[in-house]
Amino acid sequence: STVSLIGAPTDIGASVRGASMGPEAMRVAGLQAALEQRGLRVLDQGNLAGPANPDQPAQGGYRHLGQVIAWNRRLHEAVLAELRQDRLPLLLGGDHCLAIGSISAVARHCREQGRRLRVLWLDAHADCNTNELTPSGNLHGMPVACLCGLGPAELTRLGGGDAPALQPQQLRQLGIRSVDPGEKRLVHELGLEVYDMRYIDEHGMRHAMQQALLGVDADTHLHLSLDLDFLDPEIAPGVGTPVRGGPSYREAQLCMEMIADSGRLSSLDLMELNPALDERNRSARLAVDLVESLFGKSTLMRPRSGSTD
Ligand code: DIR
Ligand code: MN
Ligand code: MN
Ligand code: MN
Repeated sequence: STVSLIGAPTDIGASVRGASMGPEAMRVAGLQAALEQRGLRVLDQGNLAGPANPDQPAQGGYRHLGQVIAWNRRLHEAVLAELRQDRLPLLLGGDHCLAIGSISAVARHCREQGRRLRVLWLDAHADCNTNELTPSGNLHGMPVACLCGLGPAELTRLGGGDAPALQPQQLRQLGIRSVDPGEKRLVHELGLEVYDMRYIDEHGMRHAMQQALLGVDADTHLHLSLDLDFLDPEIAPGVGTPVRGGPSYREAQLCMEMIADSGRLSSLDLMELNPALDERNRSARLAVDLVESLFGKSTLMRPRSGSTD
């Protein structure tokens, strides 16, 4: 199959600048060659263009809303175009507000094709703020709420139609360890299924991932939205909003390998890499390692099924 790289070089939804350099850093870390090594065809579609970051304060609880809308509209169209040509879109972020454009396109494609959708959201943060709950006004803290229909219409209705892009039941969040007070209430109100770090500590990554993948079948489109701050900052320092106590290298690898074993990964966001804060591009190289596992790299051959019981 064919993977299409789509670069979205912006930090428009973040407070800390620098995620705009993420796409190029992942290319420099050898993403394309790693995917080709896995036997995939890779089309690098280059970078999208969009408005610059004016670094303005929030208005009505949102920072840079107009620019965030512009970027997400373009991204929605770009991701949808790849899906319609039966390619696997791989978004190179960019900050996580771009997941609104990416996942709304995936949801639209699934609706059109009558396919089931499961979204795995790997992040230190729940990204479930609204303009009334947010402590920062940053839209990278709001994509989950927007995708579930809570937010400005220009973002909640990106794919046209009246329905939100996602039902909360289609989402599974993993690795969460930083949730704002108002956001916490909304996570519970929406009934989001969250495997936070406490859950992973108590039950292990393997069990958490088994739960998160429950019900994913041959007819399911599996989307992974990977915020690199999911990872422990000791192994991935190149992010704008690190939170200590994240998954280790081995836990993250297991997580990727279990997604690969599902055989259903059909679209991917690699978000929040901030090369300005990285050390000699090591977080980008780690992201490439994880992508190799996501696409089936394993130490030994493994039995095809029953391997996760
Ligand atoms: C915080 C940080 N919850 C906010 N969110 C981040 O500003 O809404 N998300 N960093 O990735
Ligand atoms: Mn398709
Ligand atoms: Mn995050
Ligand atoms: Mn995030």
